[in-house]
Amino acid sequence: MTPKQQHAFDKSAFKASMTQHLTQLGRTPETAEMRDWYLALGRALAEHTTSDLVATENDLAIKQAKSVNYLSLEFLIGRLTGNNLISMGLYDEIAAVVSEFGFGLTDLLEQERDPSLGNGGLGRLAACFMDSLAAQQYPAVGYGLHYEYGLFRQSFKDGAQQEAPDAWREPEGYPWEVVRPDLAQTVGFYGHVAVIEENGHTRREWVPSLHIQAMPWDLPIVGYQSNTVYPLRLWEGRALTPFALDAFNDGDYTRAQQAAIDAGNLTKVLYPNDNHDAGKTLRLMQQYFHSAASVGDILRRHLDAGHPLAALPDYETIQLNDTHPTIAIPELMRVLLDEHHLSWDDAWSISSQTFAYTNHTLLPEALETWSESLMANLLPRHMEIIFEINHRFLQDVAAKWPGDVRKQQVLSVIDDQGERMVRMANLCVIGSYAVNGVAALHSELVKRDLFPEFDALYPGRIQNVTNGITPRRWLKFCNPDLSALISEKIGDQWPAHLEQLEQIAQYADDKAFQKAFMAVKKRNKQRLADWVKTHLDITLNTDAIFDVQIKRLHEYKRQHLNLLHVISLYHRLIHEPNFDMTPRVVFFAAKAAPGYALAKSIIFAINKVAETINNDPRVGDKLKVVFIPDYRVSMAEIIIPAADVSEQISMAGKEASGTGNMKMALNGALTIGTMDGANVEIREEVGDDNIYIFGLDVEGVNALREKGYHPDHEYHQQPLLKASLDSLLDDTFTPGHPGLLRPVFDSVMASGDPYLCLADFADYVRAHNQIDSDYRDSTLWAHKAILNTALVGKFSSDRSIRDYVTNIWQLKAVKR
Ligand code: NBG
Repeated sequence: MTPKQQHAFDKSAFKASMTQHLTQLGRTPETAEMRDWYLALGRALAEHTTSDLVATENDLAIKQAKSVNYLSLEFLIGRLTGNNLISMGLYDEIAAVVSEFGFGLTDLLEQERDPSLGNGGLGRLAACFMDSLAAQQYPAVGYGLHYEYGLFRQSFKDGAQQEAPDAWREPEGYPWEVVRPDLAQTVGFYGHVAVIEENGHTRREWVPSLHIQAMPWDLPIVGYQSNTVYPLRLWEGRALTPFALDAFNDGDYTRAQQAAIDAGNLTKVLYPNDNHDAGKTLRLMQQYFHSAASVGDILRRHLDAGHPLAALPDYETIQLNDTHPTIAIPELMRVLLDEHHLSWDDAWSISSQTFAYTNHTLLPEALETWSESLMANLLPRHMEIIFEINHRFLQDVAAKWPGDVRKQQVLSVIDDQGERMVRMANLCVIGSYAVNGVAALHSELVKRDLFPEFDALYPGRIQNVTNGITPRRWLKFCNPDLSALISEKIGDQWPAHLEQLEQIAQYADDKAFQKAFMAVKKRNKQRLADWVKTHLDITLNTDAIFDVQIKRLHEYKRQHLNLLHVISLYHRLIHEPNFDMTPRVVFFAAKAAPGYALAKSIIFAINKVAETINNDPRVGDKLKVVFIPDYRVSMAEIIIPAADVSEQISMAGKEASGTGNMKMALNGALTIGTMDGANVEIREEVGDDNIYIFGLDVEGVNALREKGYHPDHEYHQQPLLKASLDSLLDDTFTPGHPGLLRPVFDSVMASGDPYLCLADFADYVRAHNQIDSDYRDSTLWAHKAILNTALVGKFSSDRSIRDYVTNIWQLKAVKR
């Protein structure tokens, strides 16, 4: 037992508890299958975390302290069991218990399905932030939705993406969650606004015509090596009266269950869009349901602790993760005005000191707007409040810029060019005390390009907090061999103090350390190669460069630029007799939103190119292309430790931050990337010699646009590029069926190449050629890889959280 372990661990009691849980599953140790053992283990462990969660919740010191409430429609938490074991300090003890029952712990952990309650970076960031809040004991509650189905499961049929529902909970339920009926909330929809005369005053009050119950499920966020456990509270939609007996008695079986069906639909499924606003009514209902239940719960906690309403901003801050929970602002106003009868000024003073907003994107198609008529119908009282907020705000604008109608138009919450739309981002900036971007470059662009007028109106409100990743999951847990090697050199405190990794920089040229470091990389590559062999039946050479691009499929992320490079290598292998290259395996993993046609075409094209290259005997093991299906957190945990090269190749100005870039650098991969998002800061940390930067930067992109960009010029001037593109039109990759890959060709030719793939192609190839030759010098490569691990301590989400705490939230840690 290590001294840091928080729970006195009683092995025989724990074994008894596991057996007890097997009994509750209707099994005995003799009849139980692997999955039953995993469930029993999870449930036995959850007994401890639930009791710590309740104890943390009832801790008087926490009730008297200020908390952050992290409101997010997505928490991409990934599997909890392994990670919680690390945080609880019980990993080795449980491995021993499990082996006494005849199992390997890692096999058992493989039984857990990923809770995929998010799309990509935004949801994963929320999960890392919860981990870092708990690790550093800053009081926090995460509020999300309890989707019945998470992000769809992806498979390929003849190279095309297929989607299947993701039933992440076992029929027996997810072992870590606990339902909290005593904390249920009721949420209204539709209806009208009543005008009530009272003692000579009139007031307005919403009379909803539909009510749905919000049932909270708590997942434990376990503090690393502490007994602090914060809730991730996920709301599930339920009918208040699930069954209409009168209708049933009349023989109307559908109507008898209609309420339950409608309520269940609300949290049935996560919308599978990343960086894209689909504008569906049910999505707005999800957003309001989430916001109303969360605001209700925050006020309940605040008032139960005995604090006055007016002191809300002293005890609670509400962080809006992108604009998805914006409706929480008019909701808090409504409760303060209509239920607590505060004056507008008092209510606004409380509300505007409570909310803060994180912007995660500049992409216009991702900036949420809602039709005014839809909102007025669904949330009539909120629409009135939004009008009033906007009316008062526009008076401030008029005072600042008298007579400037254009300023009024761009700043207004209502966009009245065409169908009247509510701009959620504007409402957020107006209603928040702080706004932040997620990387230095992004935050500058938020100020300069997205919200210049707001920045002038509210100087200092828009800030930067560079994203981060939790070192517990993304190094200690996913890369145990590298973790052990690091701990041998610098001790084992680094998972809570990632800046300490800098101390391994001194070993970057130490031959023995280089050898050990690269041996770990090799083992991790073998682990991935084994997975690929088992699941995809492709044999890989682990001496090859493992070149990795893993992220959502999006045109701006430019997987198709990577594909063009792959095709160009293939072309040269076949057509240039003297061409030699360092063996390379190019990995892709990505889901495309089901409605995103071009993204699906790109996936199809990558699969077809992979099929052709992998089966062409002329290529041998010089080049392999692997598209790993169903990318998810648990898959990332296998791929990231095995990466040599990390592809971060978005068009400059489009990727707000990126966080996969941080994970791979931390695990000793070298980045090939544009001057975009957090790549800029990674370069600052690791130094120019230890990263491969290519392509246009933001100024270059703007200058090219101004000058006029003609992708066909690039096409005609660069023979290798032309040959690579042309092979998308004939049947090189789709034998007998020319033209199937044309959508990808058209996207960069006929459609004008909006993300400048062709403009950046030549420099991208140059950077890859440099990688090809650097990798051959194994000493040089080891040196660079070690320095990447050593120098990216800044990107711990612990640091991000401390930035929020100091510059925005003003919280104090409560040590338990
Ligand atoms: C994403 C950005 C990423 C960023 C994450 C987390 C959205 C709207 N934005 O670059 O595209 O790393 O947010 O901040 O999903």
